[in-house]
Formats: sequence, C-alpha cells, structure tokens
Amino acid sequence: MNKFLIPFLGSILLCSNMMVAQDKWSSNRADGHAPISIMGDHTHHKGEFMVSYRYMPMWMDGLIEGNDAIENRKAFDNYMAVPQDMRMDMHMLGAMYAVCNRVILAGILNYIDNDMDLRSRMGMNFTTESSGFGDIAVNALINFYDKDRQKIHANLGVSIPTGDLEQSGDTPTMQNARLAYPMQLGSGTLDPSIGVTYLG
Ligand SMILES: [Cu+2]
Repeated sequence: MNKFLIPFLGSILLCSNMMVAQDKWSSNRADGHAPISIMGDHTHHKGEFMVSYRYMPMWMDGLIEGNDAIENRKAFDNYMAVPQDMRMDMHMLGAMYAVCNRVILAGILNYIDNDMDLRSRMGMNFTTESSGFGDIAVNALINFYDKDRQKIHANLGVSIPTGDLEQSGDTPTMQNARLAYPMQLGSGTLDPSIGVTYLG
C-alpha cells in the first residue's frame, strides 16, 4: 500500500508547489514582454543584472500649423529658414539591476545623431547636423503586488539634463549659429516621471 501512497503524496506535493509557482506572474510566455520600445515593463529577481541596446531611427517631414499641413511659402512669412525633413538615429544603452526582489534600478543613456535639411527664404538648401550623448534617465521599479498571475509595479524616475544644448552649425545667414530646439541633444530640464505598470 505504502508503495503506491508515497508517489501519490509526492505528486500532490509537486502539484501544490506548481500551483504556488503559477500564482506568481511570469514573463516566460512569448507574450510575456511588452513591445521593445516600452521601457520598464519587467522587473528582475534579486542580484540579476541586465544590459540592453536599442536602436531607433526616426524620419520626419512636412510642416504643420496647429493640425493643418502648410506650404513652405506660409512658413516663410515668419521664418528665415524652414525645415524640410529630419532624420534622427537614437542608440539607447540600458542597464537594470535588482537590489532586492522589490526594488530594481534601471538607467538609460542615449546617443543621438540628427540631420536636418532646410531651405532658406532665398531658396537655398542646406543641412545641419548634431550628435552626442543625450539626457540620462534613472528609474526605480518597485514591486508591490504579485498574485493570481497578475503583477503591479511602480515606475519612479528622473531624466537628468546631461545632453548638450549648445549644438551649432553653419547656415546661409550665420556661421556657427545655434541650432533649432529639435536638433539639441537634451531637454534642458530635470524631468520626473511617475508610472504604474500592470501585468496580467
Ligand atoms: Cu531587464
């Protein structure tokens, strides 16, 4: 009798352990992670360390005023030079480290490469460029709920304005002119961010 009882009890124990394991949120499934552009979607177990590299190219063109597309002609009423298109390449270096199961630190540093084609009011086409390291974002992810295969963590962070704001280049009207805001590498301000992430 005992011969059968022991494996039987053993399998019940295993199953109950599995039930406990299944109680917790797991990112092991194929859909367990958010799309790559979403930062801070997951946390780590104590002592785990992760480094990441993400690359994001972006193309922009066209002019709008409010919600309406406008022609160059209209923009020249107010501006000496008007952007025609812009390309931005962002290289994002990230690191995560779990201090304990509850608190995970994450940092992101961007390297940015910008190119902007412009046209002057006199009809001259020219290009401006800027590149360098952008702002540094430091985040803490704090786990506070993990039950019934649902998990909630808080995202508390701050973006530190380390990116250069003095990027300059030559334009038809001025040598070494300070470039427009979208060509600068940082926001220039200390930006806090607060979020809550729910996984289920
Ligand atoms: Cu990670």
